[in-house]
Amino acid sequence: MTAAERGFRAAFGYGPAGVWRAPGRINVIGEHTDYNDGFVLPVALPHAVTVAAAPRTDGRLRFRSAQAAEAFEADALPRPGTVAGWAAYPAGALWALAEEGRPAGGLDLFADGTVPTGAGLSSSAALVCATLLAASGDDPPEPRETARLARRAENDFVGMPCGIMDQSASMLSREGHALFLDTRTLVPEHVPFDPAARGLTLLVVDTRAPHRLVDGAYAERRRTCEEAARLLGVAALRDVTDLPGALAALPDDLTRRRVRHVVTENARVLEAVELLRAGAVDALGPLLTASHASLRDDYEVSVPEVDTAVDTALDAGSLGARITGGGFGGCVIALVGTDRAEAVADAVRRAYKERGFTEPAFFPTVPSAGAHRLS
Ligand code: GAF
Repeated sequence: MTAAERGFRAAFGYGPAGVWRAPGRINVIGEHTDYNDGFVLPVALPHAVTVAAAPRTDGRLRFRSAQAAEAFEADALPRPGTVAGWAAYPAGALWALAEEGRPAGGLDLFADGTVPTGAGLSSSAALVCATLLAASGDDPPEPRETARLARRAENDFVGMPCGIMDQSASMLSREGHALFLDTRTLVPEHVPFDPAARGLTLLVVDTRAPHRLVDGAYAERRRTCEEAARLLGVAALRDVTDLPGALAALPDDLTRRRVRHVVTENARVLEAVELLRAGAVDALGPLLTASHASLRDDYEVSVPEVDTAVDTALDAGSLGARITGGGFGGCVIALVGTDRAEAVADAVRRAYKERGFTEPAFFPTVPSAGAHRLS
């Protein structure tokens, strides 16, 4: 029996109708491209949110979590913006279903997660995806549709103007593969990605840096991109084909740097996919590091803890390293020879200590499966 099922039984005094699991993600490359109709290359983590749930006929909602002290109860589906804290995510999932004519009715739900929260590893997207599956029971929407509903819950119920990468990664990923997604067409390609087979480790460094300004700054980046696309007369920055021409046409340095990041990042994703298709995982490093420099200097979403982790990981022999996810804190990934992984972690730990930063956490990760029903 899963811990989620045990938690459900303890909380509600009866057994759930089923148990569903949806993973968190890291993004290999393709950052801040998804809301520009661009390319992303995430992989699902082995860490996931597991949800045990049972439908109710009276419309009531009762949510509990193994990780959060606050329980949530409501007699009916709440309105957008009225639920605070973790419960906004499962409530948003039910709201999105109802908005689209798939009313889920009431639900008893117990969530139990292993995705570190607040670390930029998409624990919230995982919770929304798991809830959507749980609330849909035997008739779940197809995975891409579930990802779209999950994004809608975050955009329109929670109020986070995210793109569709995290929800797609949680729903569509396959073990041993990275998910190459064109966020305009939403056609996925599962590209084999097995660092271990090449003697490599994908090391995740949770910098534990406090998120700063995250929501406002993210929305502001997004607005700048949309305004730049409007000025350039394209539907989205993904459509910029002549970067020097576009830069010359833009009115200010800040907008030029934001656009340069998005356009060059899309190109880096396509190069990375070519390398993976050719099985050249070990050649990925310079693209990761170039992505980081672009996110640090042009997109300005890094923080000192993140830069320290990247620089130290590179100095200690990583093939490449970069911030992963939305930024302003969160996690770094480093591609490193497995025999060097421990030394890289030690070096980062030492560098943090010297600078007085909170001690970081480390875990090697492997590309894992997308969301599914456990029982
Ligand atoms: C966050 C968002 F939720 C994603 O949609 C994506 O934009 C990412 O930041 C940056 O690549 O995770």
